This record gives sequence, C-alpha cells and structure tokens, in this order.
Amino acid sequence: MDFELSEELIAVRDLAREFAEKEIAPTAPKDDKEKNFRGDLVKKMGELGFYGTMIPETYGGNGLGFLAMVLITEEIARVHSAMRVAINMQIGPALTVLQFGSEEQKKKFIPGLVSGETIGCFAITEADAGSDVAAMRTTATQSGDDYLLSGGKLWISNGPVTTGGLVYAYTDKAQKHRGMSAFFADWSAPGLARKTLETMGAHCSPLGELTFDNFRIPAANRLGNEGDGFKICMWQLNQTRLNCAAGALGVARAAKEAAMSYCNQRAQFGQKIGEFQMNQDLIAQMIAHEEAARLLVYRAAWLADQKKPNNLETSIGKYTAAEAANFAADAAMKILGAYGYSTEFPVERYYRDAKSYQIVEGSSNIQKMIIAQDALGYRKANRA
Ligand code: GRA
Repeated sequence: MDFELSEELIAVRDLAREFAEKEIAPTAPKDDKEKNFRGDLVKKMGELGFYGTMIPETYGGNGLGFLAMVLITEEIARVHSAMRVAINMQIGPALTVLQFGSEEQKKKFIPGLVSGETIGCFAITEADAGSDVAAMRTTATQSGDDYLLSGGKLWISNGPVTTGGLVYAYTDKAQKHRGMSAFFADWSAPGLARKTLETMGAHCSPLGELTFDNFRIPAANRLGNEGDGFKICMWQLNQTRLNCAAGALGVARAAKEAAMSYCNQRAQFGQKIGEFQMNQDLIAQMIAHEEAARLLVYRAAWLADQKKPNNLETSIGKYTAAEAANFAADAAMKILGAYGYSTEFPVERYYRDAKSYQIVEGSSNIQKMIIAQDALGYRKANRA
C-alpha cells in the first residue's frame, strides 16, 4: 500500500489549489450572495484540463485519472462548493458518452464538455422520482428520425444554463426500469421550458426545472440500445457520486480550517478558545472524520483508476465524506458562534453547502442502504 501521491498528482493538486485561491476564492462570497453563475470560471477550468482527467487525449482529455479528478475537485470545493458542481456537470455526461457512446457520438459530444464550450448536465430526477430513479415518468416516443420527450425533470443542476447533456426517459413504460433509455440532448431544440429554482446553498450552481412538450432529440443521440437507460444511469451515478464525495472533503476541510484559525485567535475568559477541551474535542473529531473520509474516497478513486469495481467503495466514501462535511460545518459554527452565524463570514456558507452533500447523488440514506444491503447479501453493489 502506497499513501504517497505521485509528483504528477501533486502538481495537478497544486495547480487546482492555486487556481481556486486566486480565481475563485476572492469573489466566492459575492458570487454566493448574488447567485452568479460563473460561466467564465467554468470555461477557465476547462482550459486547465480539469474536466478531462478521465478522458483520453483523442477526445480532448488528458487521461490523468479519477484520483486527479478527486484532488482537483476537493481544492475547488474547499474555496467554493458550488463551483465543484460545475465540474461534475461536465465530467458526468463526458464519461457516460465515453463508456456507452458510439465513436461518432464520442467525437461529437465529448470535446465540447471537456473544454467547457458545452455547458453540461444530467437530467435524471423528477417530482416523484428522486431516490427511486425507476419511478420517473418522462417518456420518449420515436417519431421518424427523432424522439419526442414528454414530461419533466426537477432539481437539475445547470438546468437553467445547460447547452448539452444527458436525459433519461422511458421508451417503454410497460417494462419498468428495463424500458428506460438514455439520450444526449441539445437543449436548444424546440419543446423545452426552463425554470430556475431557489435553494438554501450552492447558489452559484443554477438549479432548474425542465418541462418537455414534444422536446426533440435525434434518434442518433440515443446512447446504447433502447432499454439500456437504467443501467447507464446507475453506472453514471457511480462516477458522479465520486465527484460529490471529493467535494464534501473540500467543505469539511474549509470548515475545519476556519475553526482552527479561530481557535488560535479568539480569546475568552483569559485564554485562547482552542485551549478549552470542549473545542479540542470538536477539532479532533473534525480531523479524524475528514481524514478517514479522504482515505475512503481515495480508495474508491484508486479502484476506478485500476478499472476495478468500486460502486460499494464509492458509496462508503460518499456517505462518510458527506457526514464529515456536515459534522465539520456544524462544529465550526459552534466554535465561531456569532461569527459563524453571520453572513459576513464564510462558515454559514459552508454550513448551507454541506447540507447538499447529504442529499445529492444518492442521499446518505441511499448510500447506507447500498452498503447494508450489500453486506447482508440482499443486493450486490459492485458491478463490473
Ligand atoms: O435485474 P435487472 O437486470 O433488472 O437489473 C437490476 C440491477 O441489477 C436493475 O438495475 C440493475 N442495477 C445496476 N446495474 C448496473 C442496479 N444497480 C446497478 C448498478 N450500479 N450498475 C434494478 O436494480 P434495483 O436494485 O432493483 O434498482 P432500484 O431498487 O430501483 O434502485 C437502486 C438504487 C436505489 C441504488 C438507485 O435507484 C439509486 O442509486 N438511487 C439514488 C438516485 C440518485 O443517486 N440520484 C441522483 C440524482 S442526480 C444528482 O443528485 C445531481 C447532483 C449533482 C451534484 O451535486 O454534483
């Protein structure tokens, strides 16, 4: 077992850290308050190759691997969690097309996502289909050379701004999950209405509702065969879940750093508040939870880089990292008191953003279900 990062990975991590601190951090509070979508930063991250780590050079990537993606994502999320979502919106569709697309589809869709020219997304969730993906109702009916989509998607990251990404719909509702299909949509096609939704956190990651009224997708944009959609979706979620896990590490670290710096600066009752054992307890737990989560997330990424099954390990990593982020944000709030609660300081943003990690990409309860059911032999988590 080797716990050292290679020189190449250290260089990538340092590049992401420098970019995050110089380009994202200075305006993060303002961007959060004003709910700005920073398309310029999304483009710059593309130019730096942040979306291409799992993509071969043929399609515009750099092939540095999953661990590189995890390192980059943690650094970005540490300064502004919402900007981490932007990474996932590019890599999710790019990786899925790489895995399931035809050569023509790969050439057509992947380079734009990797460069940030295309603003990506993946539209899975619906009003009545969150944890239960198979309960979705959107249908895709073939009409000549196109499919026409009816229904709608809810809580779609990048929904208001996406230009091209994945959408899942039933081509045969009678077949339950085996009748689901996956498509790559050009969101400028007719038949789409978008609405921006308001949320507690992740303000710079625009969230939307998409309504389809005979929304047109060329049949040539279907990934795989009709009926492959559910398995494609499960595969995709396993990749994008890892990005969320890495993002949660970044938030946990940011909250811990804020708490530690305050502990050494603030004095009450004649001593630094870090000298109080109750605060030391919180600091120790923050460190232990964060480091445990990081090792689990690295293990999942390492398995992915070895092309070994890793769904179970990804769920364990995502669950642990999401809980570590929430523990840390809550503990930082306790340590900073009014300065944590104040909107003039970043801890309340960490607190709001941390919450999203217990919800997105399979809630903490879904991860626990996957972990426990695998252990008990009710459902196999790892797939080839
Ligand atoms: O027997 P079969 O041939 O019908 O196949 C079954 C099973 O073998 C079938 O699907 C197969 N399957 C898989 N195949 C490949 C199941 N899992 C996998 C897999 N990983 N790979 C049906 O299986 P099932 O177990 O009966 O399915 P289910 O009970 O309907 O659902 C399973 C499960 C609960 C795990 C799934 O629905 C799930 O993961 N739910 C969570 C949904 C989720 O993560 N949503 C995320 C939305 S996107 C988002 O949050 C964006 C955030 C963006 C950001 O912040 O970055």
